[in-house]
Amino acid sequence: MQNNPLAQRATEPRQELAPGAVLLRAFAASQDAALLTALQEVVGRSPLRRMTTPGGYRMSVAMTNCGECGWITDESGYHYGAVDPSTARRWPPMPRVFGDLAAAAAAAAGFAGFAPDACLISRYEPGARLSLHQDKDEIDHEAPIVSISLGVAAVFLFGGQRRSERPLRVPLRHGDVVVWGGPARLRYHGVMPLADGQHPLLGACRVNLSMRKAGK
Ligand code: MD3
Ligand code: FE
Repeated sequence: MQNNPLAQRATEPRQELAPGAVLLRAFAASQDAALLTALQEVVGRSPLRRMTTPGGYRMSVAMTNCGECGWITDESGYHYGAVDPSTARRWPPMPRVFGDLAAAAAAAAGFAGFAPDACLISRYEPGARLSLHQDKDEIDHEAPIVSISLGVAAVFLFGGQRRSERPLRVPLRHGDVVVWGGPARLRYHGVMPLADGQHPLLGACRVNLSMRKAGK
């Protein structure tokens, strides 16, 4: 195993997946308890829910948001809004530990001064998946997106600028952080169906926190 360059690459602390896409292995692992405590507070106020796409499909991934604005999909389309439609109140504030960790990861990847105003929280149960898509509902495509993976590992699909390009498969494990910026920002991406598994802190699920600058 130690002589296998691929096995070694899977655990290297800092890996450039493509220009602008930097994987920081286990960058968030030491903060996992604080992240999960803050997460419980957020989902206590704005619960996870499976949203509907404009095409009428119910997503297999359950989502909620925190911060100034949150990503919403319903029968009429996708957008960022300040109010949670399921509570009719503003999204909960972004916990400091989320924003601080995202800013530190962005800086480590070469994006100084990242100040996210939105965090999309996604919960994957076994079989839940995200088909290939682009994230382009944010106003500012210059800012990166910082994603933190927690719980059961998933296979992330990192595609190209066009849907037809065959995606790279990247395992994302508990505590891994990826900074998606620059030329990687508008690449297609998705998540393979979550396999059955158990994580000591999260049980049979995976949670992804993705911090964005969605508004002005
Ligand atoms: C890659 N979530 O919620 S992290 C999403 O792992 C989403 O749960 C995935 O894609 C997940 O939209 C991936 C976030 C992410 C965001 C933007 C990207 C990955 C990206 C832009 C380009 C490439
Ligand atoms: Fe996405």
